[in-house]
Order: sequence, then C-alpha cells, then structure tokens
Amino acid sequence: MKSFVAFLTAISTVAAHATWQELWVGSTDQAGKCVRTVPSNNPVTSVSSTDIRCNVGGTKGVSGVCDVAAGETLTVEMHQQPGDRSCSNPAIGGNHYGPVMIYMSKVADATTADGSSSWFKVAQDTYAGTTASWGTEILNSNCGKRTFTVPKSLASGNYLVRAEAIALHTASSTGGAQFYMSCFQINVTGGGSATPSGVSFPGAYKASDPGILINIYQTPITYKAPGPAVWTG
Ligand SMILES: *[C@@H]1O[C@H](CO)[C@@H](O)[C@H](O)[C@H]1NC(C)=O
Ligand SMILES: [Cu+2]
Repeated sequence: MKSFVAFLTAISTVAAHATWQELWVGSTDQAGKCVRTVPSNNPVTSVSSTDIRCNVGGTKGVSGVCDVAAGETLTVEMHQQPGDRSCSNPAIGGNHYGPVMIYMSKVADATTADGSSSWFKVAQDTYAGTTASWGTEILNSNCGKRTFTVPKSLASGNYLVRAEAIALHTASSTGGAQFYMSCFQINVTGGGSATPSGVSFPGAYKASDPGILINIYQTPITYKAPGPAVWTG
C-alpha cells in the first residue's frame, strides 16, 4: 500500500509538470512556430548545466523565427501536456508555486544560437505576499499566458526569448527547486539602439540563491527572485 501511494504521488507529480509551448505576437497566435520544443515536461534541476539555458537539447535551434515589432507585445504560453491548450487544466500543477520570469538575448542568428550569449530580464511575476500571488498562480489564472512588451528602444535583430517558471514547493533542500524553461526564436524589427547588458546561463543562478533555496511554507516570507533586475527600455 505504501509503495502504491508513492507510485500515485510520482504520477501526479509528473502530471503537474509543464512546458512553455506557444508564442503570440500581439494578438496573433504563432502556436509552436518558433519554439525550441523541449523533450519532456520534466524540470531542469541543475543551475550549472547548459540545460538551464533553453532546457534539455535547447542549445540547438529550429527553423522557425517569429517577427515582432519593437514596442509590440509578446505572450508566452505554458501548459502541462504537449499541445493541450485547454484552459480548464492548470498551466502548471497547483503546488508548483514560484516566480515566472522572461529573458531575452541578442544573437546573430536565432536559428543557430546556442544560448551562450548575454541574457537580460524583460519581465517577471514573483510573489506579492498575498494569497495566490505567486507568478505561477497568476499564470494559471491566465490560462498559462504571460504577456510582456518588447521595449521600443531595443535594437532590431534576432533574439532568443527565454520563458521560465521556477517551482519552489520542494526548494527547502539544495537542488530541490524545479526550473521549467523554453526558448523562442524571434526577429525584432523597427527597434532603437538599446543593447542592454545581462547575465550568462549557466552562471546567473547559484543553488544557494535565496530565491532558489527557500522554504516557501514558512510565514511570512519575503521573496527575491533570482537573476538581474528587469530592464524595461
Ligand atoms: C528580420 O527582419 C528584418 C526586417 O524586416 C529582415 O530584413 C530580416 O531578414 C529578418 N531576419 C530574419 C532572420 O528573419
Ligand atoms: Cu514538479
């Protein structure tokens, strides 16, 4: 009986996992056109692996590129199972509390870039200290969608967009945080001259960062998301 319960627990954990799968440019659904599709909905758990860039296999590009005008919005979309965009299923499992963050990186060619370039953060929902205010809870209430603006001043050209959710429900021991990320390949048009500085993956996160090694069940908590401050242009 005990092992049966453990088995059920393992199944439900996997079911709660998730992947970023789709992208919208403004109100136009690009579906999976320009995503580096990840091999499974399992999380990355090592902050020192190159998998922390764009998930397992994510240093390799795909052929699709999505065009977006500087100043326009992009929306990244997460779901638990491949291709299941139903809003009646939570985007990521209910106990997978944590921040949602979006990074961009300027690259010469988004179809071949390996993600070793510099990443700046363009958006995040962390934790506001009130009920249902974790980034992942906000994501679930929006059918897995998080919209952000590509700053008008950003230089034109190819970029990788890295969407990330970190689940902290088991993060009170080292290596317990679960990182869910995917990268999208985009081409920014009509931009300005800004080339913001950023961070490297791996390198940007330490396993001991207070936003990664944390018991989220203690109260009250103040939460500081890992990585740099948001650059808004
Ligand atoms: C990006 O957009 C510019 C402007 O429309 C275009 O000239 C260029 O070919 C595009 N590059 C890619 C890789 O799509
Ligand atoms: Cu999980």
